[in-house]
Amino acid sequence: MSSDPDKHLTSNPALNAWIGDVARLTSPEKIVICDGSAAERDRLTTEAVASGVLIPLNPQKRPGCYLHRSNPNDVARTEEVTFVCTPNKDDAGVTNHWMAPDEAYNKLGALLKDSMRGRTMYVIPYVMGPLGSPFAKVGVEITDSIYVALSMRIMTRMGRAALALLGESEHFNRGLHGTLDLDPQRRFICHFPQDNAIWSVGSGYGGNALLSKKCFALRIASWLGRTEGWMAEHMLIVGLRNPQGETRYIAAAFPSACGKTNLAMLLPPQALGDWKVFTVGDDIGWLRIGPDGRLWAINPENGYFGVAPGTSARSNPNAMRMVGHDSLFTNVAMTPDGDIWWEGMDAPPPAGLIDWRGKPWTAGSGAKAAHPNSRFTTPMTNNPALSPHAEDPEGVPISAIIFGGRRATTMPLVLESTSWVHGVLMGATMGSETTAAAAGQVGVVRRDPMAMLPFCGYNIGDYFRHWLAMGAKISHPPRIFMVNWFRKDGNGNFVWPGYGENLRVLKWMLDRIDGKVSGRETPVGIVPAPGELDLNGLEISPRQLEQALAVNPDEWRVELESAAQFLQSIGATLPAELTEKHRELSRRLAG
Ligand code: OXD
Ligand code: MN
Repeated sequence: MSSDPDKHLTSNPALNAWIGDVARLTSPEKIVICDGSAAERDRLTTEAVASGVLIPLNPQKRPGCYLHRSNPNDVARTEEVTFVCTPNKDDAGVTNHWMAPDEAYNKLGALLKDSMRGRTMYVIPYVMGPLGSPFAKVGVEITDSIYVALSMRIMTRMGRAALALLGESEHFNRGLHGTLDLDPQRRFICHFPQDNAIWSVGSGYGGNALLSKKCFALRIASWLGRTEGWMAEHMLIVGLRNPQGETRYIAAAFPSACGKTNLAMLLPPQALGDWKVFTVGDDIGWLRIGPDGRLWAINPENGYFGVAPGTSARSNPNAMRMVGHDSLFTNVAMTPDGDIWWEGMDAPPPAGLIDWRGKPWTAGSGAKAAHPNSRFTTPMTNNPALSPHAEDPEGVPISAIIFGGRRATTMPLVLESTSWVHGVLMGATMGSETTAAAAGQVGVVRRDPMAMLPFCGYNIGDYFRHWLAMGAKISHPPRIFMVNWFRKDGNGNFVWPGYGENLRVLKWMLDRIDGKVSGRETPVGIVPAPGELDLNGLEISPRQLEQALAVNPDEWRVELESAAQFLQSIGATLPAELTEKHRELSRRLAG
């Protein structure tokens, strides 16, 4: 620990120089180089409790757990003020907000000037990816938020191990985060892919402030992936062991708050026999082509930043167990005996509940007790379903890629693409209803290509081209499927029970891959033929099943028209293969 920015704080000259630059800009009172130790965590936790940033929870009920309440104006990602800053605007493309790098550095530099006066500046070296993996990458985040420092220790491999891996190299992601005064007018999240740098000001929310996650592991990493020949995706990675003892891995891209964490740690229905599900990752996958010609994936993260509401013993029993200890909670409600509560948990709300803003709450108030985007932050090792291969340096081989959105209509429970190009088109044009994970209106269908709309760090047309180019290089490509757990009937009820029962759909995919079932062709892809979905032990009426699997031509005409408009909006970078495949589907639908 030192207060003198010109002292050699680490053994890396490039890092020392950058720390010095940031300290001269922000004028902190003190600089702390985080070592990642348990002693450091305990010290920072004590400080955070003393300053009111963390509230200790009941140590009997939730040992090692703390509650954080954020500023009520700072509860979700803010896509409107998230920028990709490339010298050439076209490199950011139509789906990103763009700012010229000089303008961004000047604007945010002015806001950061002296902004850490009287505050501590934490320097957080971290590794994304298993230690020892050739695919791991080092970043350093500088922040004035103790909540960020403690969260980064959960979400990444942080501290000494990262400095050791970095050695004297000058190649690391430079992430600068300043909390400022949380005025939304002074909130900007800027990415400089050519500089491998991120500057984020005015927000303490995880997706804006834990720079390892969305900013580095997706936006900057997607850019690095295109340059270096790999892919950074908004995907969970899950292992499925069948009753015969064979394990296969699936990577699945869903927009934020659409059940990735639930699928990644699903509890198999007993009626299906002795299946076991293993979590490799719940949010981000880095994918490469292995020497065997298959696609291999690692999870760059070390913890989960999951949506709390709706998490229950029914929807995700493994998550309920893992948040029983050593976890941070943000913006959930607190019970009078110092435990946590949120909407959709199994227990009814106890009397005397304190809401996410710290105010007494009653059921009659009409307001939510926990914020809809309240979160848990939990180490990966807390997960009872953690894959024994989660730390494998080479990752795991991927047999299937799934895209999925939240759609009340149109999209069947499962739809298989007929080729890689068709699968890329499915992902590129997927739509989903917006959720509380991002600020703005909830429940509006928007195109969210590969669930990367808010996270692709470059021109989306070039991103699609990269997907096509990768497909051409994979000799044993994974099959590509689309799923929709959220279809509703005319009364607004979900037609498919979801959660653990989703394994039935995954089983059908594996059966397709193994050639055990032949599916039924529709103009837009393959759905399960009657009798192919294993419904053993499930109560679902034939009418519900039919609704779940229906491909309705009228709905699909509207869908393909909306997809065409989105594709056209991309402009010159849109690969012609996708336009051609879209035309082919439209022709087939027209019959
Ligand atoms: C997340 C998100 O937090 O996608 O994972 O918003
Ligand atoms: Mn996410």
